[in-house]
Amino acid sequence: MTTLSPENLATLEAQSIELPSWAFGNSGTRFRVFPTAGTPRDPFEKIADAAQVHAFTKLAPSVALHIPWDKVDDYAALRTHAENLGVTLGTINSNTFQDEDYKFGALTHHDPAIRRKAIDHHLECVDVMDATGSRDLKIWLAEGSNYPGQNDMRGRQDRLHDSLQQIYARLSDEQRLVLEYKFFEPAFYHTDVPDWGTSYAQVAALGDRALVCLDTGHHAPGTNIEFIVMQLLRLGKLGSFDFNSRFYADDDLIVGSADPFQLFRIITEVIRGGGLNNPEVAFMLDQCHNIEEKIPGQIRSVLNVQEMTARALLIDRDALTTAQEANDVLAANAILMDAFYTDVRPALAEWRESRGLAGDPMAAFAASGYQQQIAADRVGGTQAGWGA
Ligand code: LRH
Ligand code: MN
Repeated sequence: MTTLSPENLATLEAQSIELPSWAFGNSGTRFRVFPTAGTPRDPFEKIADAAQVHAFTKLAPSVALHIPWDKVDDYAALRTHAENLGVTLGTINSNTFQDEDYKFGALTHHDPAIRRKAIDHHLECVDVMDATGSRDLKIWLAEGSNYPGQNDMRGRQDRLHDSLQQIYARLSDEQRLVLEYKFFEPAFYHTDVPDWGTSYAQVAALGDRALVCLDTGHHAPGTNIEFIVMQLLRLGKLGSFDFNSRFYADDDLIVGSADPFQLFRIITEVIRGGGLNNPEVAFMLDQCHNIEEKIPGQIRSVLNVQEMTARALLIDRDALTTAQEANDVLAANAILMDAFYTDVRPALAEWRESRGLAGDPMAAFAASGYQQQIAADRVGGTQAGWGA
């Protein structure tokens, strides 16, 4: 059995992955959103489910919220509820992709009144951050166009800059904003923040507490995502990850499920660039469990990130550098592949047990009866989803 060094185990023990509240609600596609027995009806129940993931893995100590999906009257009460369950409230996600007024844009809109409304929504999100103690405001914009000629793309970039400046000015010295890019959808011709370069250009113009959010499902097929990770870390502008995986588009599937080797390569560059367990680089999941059970889906997800991190930590860095500098192509590649092909699961299971956790958190959660309990308890009301 492969053994993991005390140093690597200490690194793994420090790893934390933030969970998205919306992964615990119903989600789907334009074809169907399937309800599930026991699905939370409010942010309190979402957080209770998220706390189960942390209880069984000790990997997920915080939960990201999405506004207005997680709007409550008393954020201090929500914060206390989370802390009583052993987790904290994390990244606050804005939402300018479901309001009628934002049909043709929000922070980029040419109508000052609509832009004002969109900016005010973000200022409201910062008010929420003040109440929840959150550090990060995450901005993903659905804005763009479907047909050439529909928009003045240059004007929209200039207005976006002005809008972001007003939002950035509202942040405290402890708070940050991360701007998430996505190459298409819901817009199909141009997207106003389509790639890392545009996000970088916009955040670099704001200041040190404005950074890029990299969602692993937001790149054109075939993109070398780990190269982008390397470059953003090199530039000191990688603020956070939205981890998930995909076969085709923004499928938001379980991280590492579609392409475990890609996840391994991404984490390898995170380690190389000093981004692992670095408070400046937040790890978050951004997934939708359309057909699979949601809490086990999140447990599986954080375990996948942990496993690929453990494998990447096994890379013999000195040998790799020697082979690279000798242009020994096959040796260099073999060193990376050896680590990737090393099965760390038995060692991780043993390590979990040494920390009082179940060696197999998936089996332990299934045996806990929690899923059956919430299915029995959560009757009536409206199951949470992507609706406000
Ligand atoms: C957009 C996105 C963004 C979230 C949403 C739930 O595709 O990745 O991060 O706001 O999913
Ligand atoms: Mn995302």
